[in-house]
Amino acid sequence: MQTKRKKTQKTVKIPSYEKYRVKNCRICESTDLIEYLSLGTMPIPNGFLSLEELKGKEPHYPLGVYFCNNCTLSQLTHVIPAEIMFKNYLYIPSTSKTMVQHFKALAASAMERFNVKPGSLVVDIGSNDGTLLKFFKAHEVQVLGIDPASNLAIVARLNGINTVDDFFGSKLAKEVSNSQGRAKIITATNVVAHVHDIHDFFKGISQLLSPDGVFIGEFPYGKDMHDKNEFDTIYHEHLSYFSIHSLQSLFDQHKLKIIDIIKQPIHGGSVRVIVAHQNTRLKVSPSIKQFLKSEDEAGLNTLKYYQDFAKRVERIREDLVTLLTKLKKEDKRIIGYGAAAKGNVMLNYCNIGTELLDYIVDSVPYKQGLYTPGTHIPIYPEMKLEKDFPDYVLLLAWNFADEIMQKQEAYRQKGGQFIITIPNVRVE
Ligand code: DWN
Repeated sequence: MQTKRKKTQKTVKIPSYEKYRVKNCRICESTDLIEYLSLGTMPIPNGFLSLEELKGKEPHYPLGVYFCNNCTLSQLTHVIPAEIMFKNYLYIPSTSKTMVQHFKALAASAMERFNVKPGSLVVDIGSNDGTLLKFFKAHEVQVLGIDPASNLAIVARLNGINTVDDFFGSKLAKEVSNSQGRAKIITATNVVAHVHDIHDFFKGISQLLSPDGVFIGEFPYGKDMHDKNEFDTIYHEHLSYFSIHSLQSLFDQHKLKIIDIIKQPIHGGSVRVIVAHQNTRLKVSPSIKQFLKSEDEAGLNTLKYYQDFAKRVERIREDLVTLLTKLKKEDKRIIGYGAAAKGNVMLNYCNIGTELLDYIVDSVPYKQGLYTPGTHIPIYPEMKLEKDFPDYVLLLAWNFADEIMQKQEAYRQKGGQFIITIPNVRVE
């Protein structure tokens, strides 16, 4: 007999993105996660739109960060499926001379320091268009790129770099070690912070890395990011903002250990972390103890450190919007420079659209002719700046300030001015 359905109370509609909310720390599984900054909801940062796509729907996702009270990892409050962000990827490091030089130096120093023999296997995870591996290949080693972005894997193969277009993890690690042997060097530049299942990633590293091999990971350093107010590097692609303390607890679980840490100026302050098997014969540098000490002294294991950061971020938003509004009231023309993912976070968080910026210039051909996600500002080639001569340029790609301001010396000589936002708002 049908039992009468009890009248259920009205179901509250949970916003669809709540399914992406993180409940456990990615490294230690703790549920003691405290949100210390919310940047609101916004589209994915590399989600540039064509004119046609402007008419369509544009999914917005929450952007905020947690502090893990157990292992101190700073991490996003919501994780958007990797397929949405990385299967067709528009970021290409080789468009920046700074990045190309950086990769050349990385390959040369790794080959020399770790005495890599010709024919050894070098694997780059997140190999993008193969720029880094091209430098390794010049040293007569076997190279293999791994990157989920099929559009970039095609470019890499055209550059002569053997590339697997898939996400890296323990399954792919096993397949590669069975087919090509274990790797003497595995690199991952600006990748590890993008990985949600970080344990499967390092399970794979441990499987694929040869006994005397090294993993070289580079990513924005959590302490630099917070110390220098670089809040716009918080975006949906960057799931974790590592401290050395949090990394140690991660590697320990995979019988890996850090043998050296080298500060890198790239991307607003990154770290190059060299990792080996725990039973490696390679020397351990005193740098690790220095990093751990400086983190303790700065209070990276306290919530207050992160809450103070949040207050400084809100101040940047206030100062920037006040300045731009004032300049517009004075009929000044302002444009943006560098359609960077971080720039899109800045624009969306500060709610800056075409009412304040006429357009954005950018050197990446893929992005020219498109519109920025969420704020829908048109993107033009850099030469438009020279022709148009706006009064002010809001530098969105502040991590390349030197390269860009040098390139635009003529604009500055003629009285053009740059607005810089990080670590604080100023006109140069
Ligand atoms: O982790 C990531 C970081 C490392 O790079 C990726 N998730 C995505 C990417 O972030 P991004 O988009 O903020 O990257 P960039 O390289 O900081 O963006 C710089 C932008 O500025 C590019 O679109 C190119 C442009 N640019 C330019 O127009 N003229 C750059 C230079 C150097 C220039 O001279």
